[in-house]
Order: sequence, then C-alpha cells, then structure tokens
Amino acid sequence: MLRTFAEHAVRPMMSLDGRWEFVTEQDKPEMTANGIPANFVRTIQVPSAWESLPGLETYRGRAWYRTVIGGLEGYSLRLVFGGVSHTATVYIDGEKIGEHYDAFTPWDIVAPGLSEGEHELILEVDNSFGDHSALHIENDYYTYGGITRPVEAHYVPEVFLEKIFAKPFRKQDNWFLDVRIRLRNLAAKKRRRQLAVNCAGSEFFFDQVVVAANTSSEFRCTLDSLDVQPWSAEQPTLYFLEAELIQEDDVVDDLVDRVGFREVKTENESVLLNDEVLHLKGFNRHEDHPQFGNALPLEAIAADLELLRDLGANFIRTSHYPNDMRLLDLCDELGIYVWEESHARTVSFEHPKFKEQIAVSTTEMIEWHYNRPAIISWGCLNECASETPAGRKEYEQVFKLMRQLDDSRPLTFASCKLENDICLDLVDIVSFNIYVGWYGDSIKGVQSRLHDLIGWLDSGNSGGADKPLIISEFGAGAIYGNRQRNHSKWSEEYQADLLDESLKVYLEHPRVSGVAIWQFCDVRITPGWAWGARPRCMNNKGVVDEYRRPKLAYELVRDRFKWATTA
Ligand code: ADA
Repeated sequence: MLRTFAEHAVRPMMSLDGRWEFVTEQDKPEMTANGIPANFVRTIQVPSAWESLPGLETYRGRAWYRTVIGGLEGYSLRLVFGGVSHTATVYIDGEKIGEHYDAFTPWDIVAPGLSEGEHELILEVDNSFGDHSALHIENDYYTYGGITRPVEAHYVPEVFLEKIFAKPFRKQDNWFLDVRIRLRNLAAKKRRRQLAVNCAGSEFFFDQVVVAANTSSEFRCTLDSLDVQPWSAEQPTLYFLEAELIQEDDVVDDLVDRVGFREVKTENESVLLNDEVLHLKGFNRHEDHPQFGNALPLEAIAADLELLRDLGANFIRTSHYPNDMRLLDLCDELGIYVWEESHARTVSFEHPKFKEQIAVSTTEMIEWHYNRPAIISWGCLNECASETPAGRKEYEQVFKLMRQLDDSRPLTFASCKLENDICLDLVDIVSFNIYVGWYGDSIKGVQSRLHDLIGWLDSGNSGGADKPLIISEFGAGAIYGNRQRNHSKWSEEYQADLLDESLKVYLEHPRVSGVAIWQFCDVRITPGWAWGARPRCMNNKGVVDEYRRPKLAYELVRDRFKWATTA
C-alpha cells in the first residue's frame, strides 16, 4: 500500500501491487494502431525497478505494463501511483487517458464512469534522457525504470474527497488545526454535499458545500482547543484526521490522514520546533539499493531508518527528490526530522522543459506531503546556478511557488556557490555543501574554511545573516574494505579522518544549526555523467556501503552524534 496506515474505511479501494504483464521496446513487441503492444513476453513485480530483472540491469528506454482491473457500477476509477520512473502514459481499454513525468512524486488519474466488469490497464513507462526530461538527466545518482512505488485502485463517487491539508498552530497553550478540504466533482452539474471533519475529539460539520461541475473546490475550517500532546522527535505523537463526505445522510466517501502538533520556525540563527532550538544531526540519503534500485520495499526503508537511529541521527535530507510516502510516514512515527526537496540536482535552467517540470515536481511534493509533521523544511534546486542573475530568477520562481503552497515551513536550498551565492536572501535557512579535504584543500582546513564562510555570511551583505546555517553536505569517498595504514584517499581511514574532523568542527560551532553528512549509503550513478569515472560507477561516500555494511567511519560518526546530544 501507499502508506503505513489505512487512508479509507468507507471508500472501496484495492492494491494493484503484484504481477503485471511486461514487455520492453528491445523485445520488439508487435504494436497496435494505438501504439501499445499487442503481446507481452513476461511478467514483472509491481512495485519494482526493471533493473532488478536479469538482463535489464542497464536498460534505458520504454517498457509496457499490463493488468486487468474491474469497474464498479456507480463509481469512477481513480488510480493512485506512489511513483513511476520516470514518465508514464496511461491507457484504459486501449485509449490514452493521461500521462505523468517525474519518478519521485505521487500522482493520480481518474477514469470517470468506468462500466462494471473487466478493463485493460496499460502503462507505458520511459526512463530515457533527452529533450523531454529536464530533471531526470545523466547524474550522480541513477534514474531507474519502472512502476517503482505502490499502486492503488480507488472507486470514487461523482463527488469525492481529493485532498485534505492540515496546519497545526498554537495560541497561548492551546492547539488548533486549520483544515482545508478539496472536493472534486466529476459530474457535469454542480453538486451539494455535507462534510464532517474530526481530529482528537474535536469536530466540525459543513451543513452544505457546493462544488461546481467538473471542478475541484476547497472548504476550510478550524478545529479549536484540541486536547493533544505536541509532536517532536523525542515524543512523536500522532493523531488521525478524518473527513467524511455525506449525501442524503449517507457517508459516501472518506479520507484519513495523520497529523502531528508542532510548529516550525526560524528565529535568530536557530531552527525552532515548538519554540525549542533544534540541533539537526543526520545524513543525505538517496533511495537506492543494489537489489531493488530505487524501489525499496517498506522493510528495507525501515531497516535504513533503524541504522540512522543507531548512528544517533535525528535528521535526513531526501537528496535530491521527494521520497516514498512510507519513508515519510515512518519518520512521522519514529520522530526523524526531514528536509524534503523537489527533484533537481545541478540541472540546467535552459532546458526547454525545466520551468514546467520543476513547478509540477514542487507542487506535487508539497500537496501530497503537506501533512507530514516530520518535514521541517522544503528544499529545491540543489547546487544549481544560484550565483547568476539568470539563475536567481529561477530560484525566485520556485521559492515563490513553495511559499504560495505552504506558509508554515522554513525554506532552503543547498548551495555550492558559497561566497558567490546571490540567492541567500530568498531562504529561511542557509545551507552550504562544503567538501574541504575531498575536492581540494586538506582536512586540516575544515575549521578555517568554516570560520571564513561564517565571517562572510554574517558580514551583512550575504543575504544570509541572522539565519540558521546547515552544513548540508560534507564527506569523502571510501571503498568498503579498502583499509590503508597510510590513510590515503578512498581508504576507510581517510573518510573516517575527514568526518571526524568535520563533525568535531561543525557540531561544536554555535553558528551551525545542523549537519547532513554526504551520504548515508553508497549509490549507483549514471555512466556518462561528468564523473562517471567514479570507482565502481558509484558514489562511494556512504558511511555504509550499498549493502549497508558499515565502514570504519560508522562508529566515530555514532560517537560524535551521541556526544553532541549530551553536550
Ligand atoms: C554534490 C551533490 C551531491 C553529490 C556530491 C558528491 O554536493 O549535491 O549529489 O554529487 O556533490 O558526492 O560530490
């Protein structure tokens, strides 16, 4: 399923995870006039990355998935995808009904009024690079192929609950919840309904809501004086938020989400959660695994989070894209703070599709993940052109969009331009990627480099003075098992030395609000990328290797993080 909890008690729905028929373009299937295969040569597990199939380890191109689904009299079919990598085109009974770009955001598509009985569902999936893709490019991570996250079939009435947004806030010592409910009307005429909302014993009833024909409308209420415990990493208390749609006294649809009562803000160089200063200690984590590609099953996601907790981390950055909703649910449950960012790692703003695709990725990220208490900051545009006036215009656009979608969380982006950055006035949190001791300089230079950088930052014209500072990337490559008494680069010893010195400096400095080591585990990269010559064609800066085997640095990072907690 898409979540770690049930989102519906009333709405008929089912998981579409399981064996689907499958064929790739290199199988040279016979094609119908509609451009879909007439025959399928094998089956594949959904969700999965097709690179986990022997023979398809490096396949980049198109493939087709087929399954059969049922229609339900009086209902429309709403398909919900956790993520398809990276472009999906959806066909029902041979007719194209829609498409979606970007592997990393959930999306849905509705087949209105599907008749009772069996229907053929085909997805064309494409993970190729080119003029059609501005965000999925040859990069220092791998773009896998396939239906890589769970899929669900929902059966919805003509007016259904599309989304629910909940923003907790506190006045004196009382908690309130601003609730925004989006209804979608599939009918060609306006419809009247009633709505009931409840959370933690507080409820609100909309005696009448009207939704115009063929459109979505939002309805707002505030649940007040909620008798609840706050959410924090130390005490991640969650509450169900339930909405019911009522037609002539019958509950015809429902939607359940979970909320945590916390406020996040920045004040005087600190990140505050419920007015407590946060000290963020954690990692950058790619969704990547040698067996599963980016389609990690829930158990593997949970195992990664257990390792992160064992390391003493309270923070992860979803570098460089929105993550699986089940990871975010687990972070809500375990109390792990998350910086989630829309999909971009050093992408070209000149790409013809950039503006459209970054807007969709950012909007979908915030709209689908808005209620996650663990997400304490939205990020975007990792190491893009934040040192040029043209680049600034793009940053301004994305920050404006993020603030329109969510005024409750601080915003940031990870910059490698440092003293040349001209966008720091746009952020609430300044974040720098610093590779002293790896790309130039020596490990001994960590302290002086930070000193110089903070001197510039607080000089008054950086745009970042009086704002919290996160060291959002730092680290060194180490090949697992490469132990060298000479502590040469690529040895586990060198990585341990660099992380030990970096953590000593960054964790102790009062101006630093948080750190995110680059990175949690070794990950596959795309051949042909600038430094595709990386050893093993992997990014080897993990503190564990791709099989999650700990390197020498593991223990010292754990000691440093644990000590920082007690300091
Ligand atoms: C950059 C980038 C990361 C990774 C890192 C590295 O900071 O943001 O994705 O490529 O460098 O390993 O060099």
